[in-house]
Amino acid sequence: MSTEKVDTKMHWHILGAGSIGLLWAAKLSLVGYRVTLILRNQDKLEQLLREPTIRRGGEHFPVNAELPGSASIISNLLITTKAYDVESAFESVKIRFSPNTKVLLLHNGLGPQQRLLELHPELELWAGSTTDGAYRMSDFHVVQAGEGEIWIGSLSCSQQDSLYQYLKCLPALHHQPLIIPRLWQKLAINCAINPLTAIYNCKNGEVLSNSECFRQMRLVCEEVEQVAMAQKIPLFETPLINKVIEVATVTATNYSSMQQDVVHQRQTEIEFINGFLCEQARQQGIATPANDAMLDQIRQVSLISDQ
Ligand code: KPL
Repeated sequence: MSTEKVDTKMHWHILGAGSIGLLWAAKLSLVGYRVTLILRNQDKLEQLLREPTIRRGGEHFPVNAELPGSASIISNLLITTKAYDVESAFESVKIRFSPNTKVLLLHNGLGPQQRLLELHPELELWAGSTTDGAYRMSDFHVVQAGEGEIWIGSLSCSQQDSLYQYLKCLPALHHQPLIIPRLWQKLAINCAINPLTAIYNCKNGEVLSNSECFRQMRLVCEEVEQVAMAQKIPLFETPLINKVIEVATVTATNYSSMQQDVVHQRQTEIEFINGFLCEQARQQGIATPANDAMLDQIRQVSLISDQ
């Protein structure tokens, strides 16, 4: 752990008690920060208040919990909900912000970051990307599957590093002044792995051994590179497909978040992954048939599970 001095009075509110939210609750608590989970479900709140701790593996960490409508001021807010919930989560607590409130968004996909920036230009808004691997064992119990890295950067002003100064005591956390290209890199990988693992109902590594699946993955990658290039977003030094193969190999035995969402009949983040990519392509006049097909197929699966 870093020997940086931390401001122990610092208080973080976290919206989104999924695997990444719980992991961050543990990380922040471990360095001495106060952590409050904002829960939107009264039953879950009562459950947590009976024993106000969360678990990471075998370790317990103290947390507070409250509902969005609680009266206290929020100074630092971390949003780790699914992409489709970010805006409503934000809206549910924004009345509690002070002029100095800092908000950090940490979720898959693109779209909500730019939208919140447009709607709230006055806000100190940050975004991040992480390669941490974690899954939720049960409510308030997370297991860290892989120790990853975290990049954060200000969306409002790339020179700003105030939030980074507060967070640099966390292990493997980097300041990335140009955060948008970093978010695109994650988006590009998610465009290629997530829908295919959901469609073929397989682990990340298995997308490499099925030749038809791999063929589609290659096409998805080529289209993503075209769209990124048209927007002058640098992706990787090597072709995207190489990076995707690397990630699918390193995470070979994991199920992607989208495969899990489909299996458990939950809403997926497809609109913020391939959906975002296809919309950007449409605005640039670029055809993306392979990504359109991913979008259509995941939408179909979601429709079937809604019936
Ligand atoms: O980020 C991921 C996800 O599951 O959402 C990948 C990179 C596919 C790893 O599982």
